[in-house]
Amino acid sequence: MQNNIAYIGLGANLGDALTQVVEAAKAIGQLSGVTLDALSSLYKSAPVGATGDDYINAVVRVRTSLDADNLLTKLFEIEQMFGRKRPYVNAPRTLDLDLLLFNTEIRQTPRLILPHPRMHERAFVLLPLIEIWPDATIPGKGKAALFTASVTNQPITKLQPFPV
Ligand code: PH2
Ligand code: MG
Ligand code: MG
Repeated sequence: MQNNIAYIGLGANLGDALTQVVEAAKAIGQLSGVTLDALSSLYKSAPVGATGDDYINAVVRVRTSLDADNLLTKLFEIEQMFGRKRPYVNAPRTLDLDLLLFNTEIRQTPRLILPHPRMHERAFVLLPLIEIWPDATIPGKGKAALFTASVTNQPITKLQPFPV
C-alpha cells in the first residue's frame, strides 16, 4: 500500500535546467513503490544563498510505500543519474532533489532532517508547495502560507504548468 505522502523539491541551475527538472519528475514517477500525485508549475528563481544562473524549481507530491530513508536513497540515485556533482556547498547543480515533507514526520538524523530545515525560508519551495497544497502545514512550524510574507524579497516567476 502506498500509504505515505511525501513532498519533494526539485531544482536545477546548470545545463538544460528545465528539461532536467521535467525528466527528473518522470524518473521519480517511475520508481517502484512511488506514484506521482501532484506537480506544481515550473518556477524560475534567483539563487538564494548561492551563486550561478537562475534556477528552475518545482515541488511534487508522491504517494509511496517506501519509508523516508529508502525514498531519499532513490532520490540521491536520480541526482547521480542526472550528473549531480558536489564540488562545494550550494554549487550550481544539474539536479537537486530535496525531501521536504514525509507524512508529518519530524526528525533530525545525520542523513535526513524532516521537515527540510530551510523550506519555510525559501520562496522557491513555499510558492510551488502552496500551489499544490494551499493549506500546507509544516510540522513543528505551522501553515506554510504564513511564511510567504517574509520571502517576498526573493525574485521568483511562475513559468508554465508542469509538462508531463
Ligand atoms: N537551492 C539551494 C540554494 N539556493 N536557490 C534557488 N533559487 N533555488 C534552489 O533550488 C536553491 C537555491 C540549495 O539546495
Ligand atoms: Mg536543496
Ligand atoms: Mg539537496
